[in-house]
Amino acid sequence: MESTFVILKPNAVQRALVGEITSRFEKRGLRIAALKMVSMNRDLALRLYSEHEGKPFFADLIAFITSGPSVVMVLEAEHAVSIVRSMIGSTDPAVAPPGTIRGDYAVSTGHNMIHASDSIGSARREIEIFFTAGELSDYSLAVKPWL
Ligand code: 3AN
Repeated sequence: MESTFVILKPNAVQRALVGEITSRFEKRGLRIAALKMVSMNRDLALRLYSEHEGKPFFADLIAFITSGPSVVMVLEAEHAVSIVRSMIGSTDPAVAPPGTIRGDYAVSTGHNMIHASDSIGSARREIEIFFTAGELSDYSLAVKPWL
């Protein structure tokens, strides 16, 4: 099983889309290993987005992600990273096809609703920022959507 890390950003919470988006992942067959709401402070946001430091949109990115509560989660499945990346769509919602989360719910790159890890290594790093090992639940789904 592969793990990936997802953030439903503050506008997803404000627009009451947490359930709807989370439901897409459940229906696809991803297992929720951890999920919680977090109001990121600046330090946490800087750790998450350190690779973007110095880019022109960096200040707006940090301001937005710290503007209110987000929902963070760990999802598991075989090939979870690539499955979830394909479900969220391109960074720029203008080119994210309908049917993807950004293609269905977002219009702006800066407020593109959702983050998902782009590699197994990123997932490991991001999960460690937000969750302790004890917060990750290991269990089997009663329904096996992949069968
Ligand atoms: P993704 O989230 O699709 O992996 P990244 O890692 O390149 O995209 O960017 C991280 C976040 O930074 C994006 N989710 C988006 O909110 C913001 N971002 C990226 N590029 C831009 C841009 N050109 N203008 C404004 N915000 C951007």
